[in-house]
Amino acid sequence: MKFAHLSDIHLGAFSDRSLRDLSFDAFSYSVEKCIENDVDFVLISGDFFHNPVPDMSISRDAAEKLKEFKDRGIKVFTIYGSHDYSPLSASMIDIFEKAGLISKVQRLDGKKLLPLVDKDLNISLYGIDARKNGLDQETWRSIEEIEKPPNGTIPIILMHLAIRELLPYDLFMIEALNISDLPKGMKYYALGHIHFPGYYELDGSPVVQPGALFGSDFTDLENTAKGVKRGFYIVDTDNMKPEFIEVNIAPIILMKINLDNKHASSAYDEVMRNLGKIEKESVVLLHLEGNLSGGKQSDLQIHRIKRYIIENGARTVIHNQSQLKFPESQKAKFTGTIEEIERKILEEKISSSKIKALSVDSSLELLNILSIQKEDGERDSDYKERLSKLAMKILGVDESD
Ligand SMILES: [Mn+2]
Repeated sequence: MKFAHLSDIHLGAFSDRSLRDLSFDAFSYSVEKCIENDVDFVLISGDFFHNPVPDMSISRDAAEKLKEFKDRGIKVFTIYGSHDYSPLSASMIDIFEKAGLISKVQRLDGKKLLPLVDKDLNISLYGIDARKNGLDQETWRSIEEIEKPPNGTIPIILMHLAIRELLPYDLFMIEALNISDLPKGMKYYALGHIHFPGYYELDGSPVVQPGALFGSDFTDLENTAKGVKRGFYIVDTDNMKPEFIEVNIAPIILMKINLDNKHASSAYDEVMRNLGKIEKESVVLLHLEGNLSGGKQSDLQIHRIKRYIIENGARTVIHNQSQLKFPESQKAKFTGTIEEIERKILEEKISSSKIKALSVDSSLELLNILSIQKEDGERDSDYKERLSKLAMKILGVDESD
């Protein structure tokens, strides 16, 4: 018997259309490979979607692919990742489960973890759902007992959390479990969460972290460009040896250009001088860094640079200038991703405020409510009420009072 182990597929990540399509192509290709290799079942260790409620078109395309498995009797098992879990609403994963396209594995009876036993496949699947970021290990830490698998079944566990021994060097400071914290006795440990591939053994059983299938942000793609392999595993249950199936959908090229002591207006010329060969249909990552001597954002002419790269054959260009510093007067107070900046601003505001009723996390959750869209046909008043109910829930206010 054979199974596939995928993780961190992040369908729907990227606002760039080409990247979003490529990320779906990576999944589509993987489905094809699984079918070609005649796998009996598929494990997805969380973050199948990038958001709990993804775009309708992404959901539709994903459903179509999962149906290909279903039509061939290939069962798909999953757990929530930190991205496809929502504390406030149902997730698309729940809808897919109701439609019979996917099975969620986690079975909890209080503090006891139970297996999902599949008699046809002769497997006992244990699963630990992730929560939102930062609480990934909470469920795991609360478990006091693990029920034994029925005799003769193969015990496999799916977890969406970081294991210290499998962390890449630059993530060494994040919170992680140790390999010795994992439950003993499993025949396979299907990990997800960290976007780097990793492999370890616990009492002779493989502990496998496939990493991201395609990636979900600039850093992931930059790592791919630097040589991190993307793909998934196929495992033969006879010997439990995982075989890596590489998924290489498009060339990803990193162009890192240093603009130290340059004026922003010379960026265009500097990029032109340093531009490497633009491979056809490649994804170009334009990474600008350094301390500029002068100029402002618009002087960089990013659009002109991007247009040039596209006209010369690239499929798309995304740029990152988080390490590019403008002279003091124009320096942004905070840098980082939008989420990081929001957090830093809230931390500063809350620490200087006299009212300490709200934590940074609750404030962020409140802020996130504002990005919830009105549904088709929803009345303004219903929409307003829905948002205010969510807000009340976060604030811990009981509306019947
Ligand atoms: Mn992930």
